[in-house]
Amino acid sequence: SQSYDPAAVESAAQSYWQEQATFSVQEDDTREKFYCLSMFPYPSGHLHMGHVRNYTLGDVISRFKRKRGFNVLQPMGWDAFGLPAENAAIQNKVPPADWTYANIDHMRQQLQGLGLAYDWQRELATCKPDYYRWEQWLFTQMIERGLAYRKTAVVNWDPVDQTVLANEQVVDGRGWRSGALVERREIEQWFIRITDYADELLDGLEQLPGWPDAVKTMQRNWIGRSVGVEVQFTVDAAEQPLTVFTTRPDTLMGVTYLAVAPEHPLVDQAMAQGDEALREFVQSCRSSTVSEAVIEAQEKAGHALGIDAIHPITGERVPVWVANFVLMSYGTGAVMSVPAHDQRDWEFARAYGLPIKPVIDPDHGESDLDAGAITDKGTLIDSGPYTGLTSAAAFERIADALEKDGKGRRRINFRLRDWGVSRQRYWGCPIPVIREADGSLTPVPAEDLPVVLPEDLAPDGSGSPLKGHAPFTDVISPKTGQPAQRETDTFDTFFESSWYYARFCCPGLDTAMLDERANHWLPVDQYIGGVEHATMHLIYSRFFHKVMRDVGLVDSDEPFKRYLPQGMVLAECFYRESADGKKTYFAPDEVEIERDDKGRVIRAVATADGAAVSVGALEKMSKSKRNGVDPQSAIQQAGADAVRLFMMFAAPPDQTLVWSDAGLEGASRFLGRYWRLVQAVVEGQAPGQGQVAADEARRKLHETIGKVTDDMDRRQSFNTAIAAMMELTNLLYKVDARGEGAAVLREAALALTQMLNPFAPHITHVCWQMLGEPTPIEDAAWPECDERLLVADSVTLSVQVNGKMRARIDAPADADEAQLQSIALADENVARFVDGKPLRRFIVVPGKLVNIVV
Ligand code: ANZ
Repeated sequence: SQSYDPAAVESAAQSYWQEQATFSVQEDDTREKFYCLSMFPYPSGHLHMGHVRNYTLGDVISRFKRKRGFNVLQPMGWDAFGLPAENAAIQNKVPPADWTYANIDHMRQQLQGLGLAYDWQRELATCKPDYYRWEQWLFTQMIERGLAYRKTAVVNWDPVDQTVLANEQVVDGRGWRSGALVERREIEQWFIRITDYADELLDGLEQLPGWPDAVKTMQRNWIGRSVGVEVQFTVDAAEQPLTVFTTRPDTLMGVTYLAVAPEHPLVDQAMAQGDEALREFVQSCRSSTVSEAVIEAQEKAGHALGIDAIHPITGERVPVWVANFVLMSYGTGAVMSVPAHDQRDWEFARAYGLPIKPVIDPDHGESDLDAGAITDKGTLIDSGPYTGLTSAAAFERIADALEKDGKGRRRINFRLRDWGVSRQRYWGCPIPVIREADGSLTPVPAEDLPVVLPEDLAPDGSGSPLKGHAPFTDVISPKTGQPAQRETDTFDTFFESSWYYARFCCPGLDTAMLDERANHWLPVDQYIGGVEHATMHLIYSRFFHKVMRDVGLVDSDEPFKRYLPQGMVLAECFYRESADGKKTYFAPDEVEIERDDKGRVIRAVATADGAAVSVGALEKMSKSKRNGVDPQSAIQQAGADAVRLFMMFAAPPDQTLVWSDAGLEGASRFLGRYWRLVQAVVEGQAPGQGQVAADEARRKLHETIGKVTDDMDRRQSFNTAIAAMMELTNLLYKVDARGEGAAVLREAALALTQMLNPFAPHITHVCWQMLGEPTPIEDAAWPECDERLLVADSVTLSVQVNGKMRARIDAPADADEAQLQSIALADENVARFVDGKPLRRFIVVPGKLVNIVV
């Protein structure tokens, strides 16, 4: 018989799939569709283990669904625009396009080497004009619908390289190449009015039971809907009242000062009075960072403006301050401060000696104002006409009163901001707009699209090479017939990834963005990818889908019916610490490791110098920790099937997975065992010793089919499905192959091969042929579980005496309590611990446990 040679088996199966185009699909109204999508990769050059895990998960689900009779679409493509290509271009002096296309070719081969069941005829790369043309078109539709507009926004400016920097190019406040201190600059950019869809994006989450709650919560927080009131305070010194946004109008009677953002217009007015300390404070705020996370973390600081405002209900005067924790970009850029009931206000009031006036008696929680603010809601105290009301009632009464007097109005605010999409970068999709001689902007008409990005330019780090590249920038305006200039900014690359899932449905279409085929396949039935995309990518895609719906391109409301975020891949890391605490990391192949039988490291030394290295924690595989394992070398070592099987066996999909060479070897050994079992069945030889009877083996087989089917379908619990198949394989090695046993073994080998196929598609493809089946395994149906075989006539139960496990007993499946009691007490060990004492309690957990208390 043949021995298992993964390389030979895998290349045979892969050539077959390629030649037969096995996984190419068409719309088919006679079968239910299933669209399974894994997040497409950025073509960085090499697949990493995170990709392998992501794509194996998608492939297992796809292949399983196909066997269950679905018409399965599983496409793959490339998120091909972005900064790394430009950085590589600057370093290696090659155009980003060459680098990108070479990487795509290499990574496509790597994906094919994993045996992923993709419909390669639908492959797309977002840097190709036939793709980005349509997002340019959709953008012009957004301009027409008032969904895209111009606004100034702050960017990071490198004064030496004379270029705008992306946030990730700013390292400790300095340009990554020049080392110059980065400045803030305001420039005009394009914004997308995603906030128009804020309510729908929020409410739509209710219709997504197939999304993890944690992800929906992240989206809810990102969108951040707050119901509150805008309150107007008149200000002596200003014509306009000062408007604040509050979610707690019930605390209005406890306001002791107001605070405005450093960028607020009232601050400019106050500075004109010439207070030098105020000017300095405001300058320092305005020049520092723009990130909200940083603003929230910094120590609260502020300065009095020397301006008073009038309380809208009491008519009392309250001072106005400028404070570094108030954001100009949220609400009205001004807050009413209630230090008794808001922690930030409390800290600020403590720091600057401002009064703290409690107005809420809380229902729960601490009420020690010396320790901090009392933030719980409760009953109003010391609040004039509102005293005695609950917070909820006071909210309404105070809002009504303010609205009646024209001093306020109810309002809903969102944390979600409009989406700034302009990037001052070369390797991206050109924004299809022309600047006329008079400065006005003209969207490029549909018939002139795409605006093609020249692919042969070489960025040198000093800004986009599109700027001043006359063949690109100099155009004749389609509107005026006069010379005009093309916009040189490109889109945020989240633009491309926001609609690729839809374009996969319509390969080859060159007359529209999408056609009816999109409605056949959408929404995606199962989306799989890293949880780091839980907010931005998954919100932008949901937004794009709704815009495409409103433009008439799709008729569904949501793009992704189910979403499975896969866990990270971790590995041990090895390092040496120098005297100053700096760690130098070693790659696993630079270290010699000795382990005990539990896999723990006993000794680790660097191969280079034989001296000891320390074993660090399990960390996400990364370049900086040097603990990445290259998928290619793992495939060479054990085969793609073993790599896939290990990844699916080692952890549930949403949990972290710890890479282990021993685990990979284990998967490989199991595949060898499975291979030999099939060989034995093909050759009509009994594989083992024959202690297991044919009918017992058949029952175990059908139990396993039932369990694996349920694990894969409903529970998406792939590791337990694999464990069940391993158990079955062990049992099959003991089946008596004479007589009925031979038939059972063949039935089992076929079913096992089918069930293992989604995980290890190559070896099972070849084994299926060896078993002589006429239909290719990819088209053969999933095995059916014969329920009649499952009725076990006896069950095994654990017996506890006073909470301690004392025995396992076999009892008839339909035994009643009295019967169970006599069987349990007849057990020698149970009898010993009961020791003749009277039973105080006797509890039965059917099918599992008997609990005796004496
Ligand atoms: C008075 C008050 C009393 C507040 C109290 C809270 C508790 P969310 O839920 O995030 O919408 N706020 C309003 N605009 C702000 C801005 N531009 N920068 C910083 N803080 C701002 O939070 C709304 C609350 O955050 C508002 O309600 C306001 O403080 C503050 F016991 O008003 B509150």
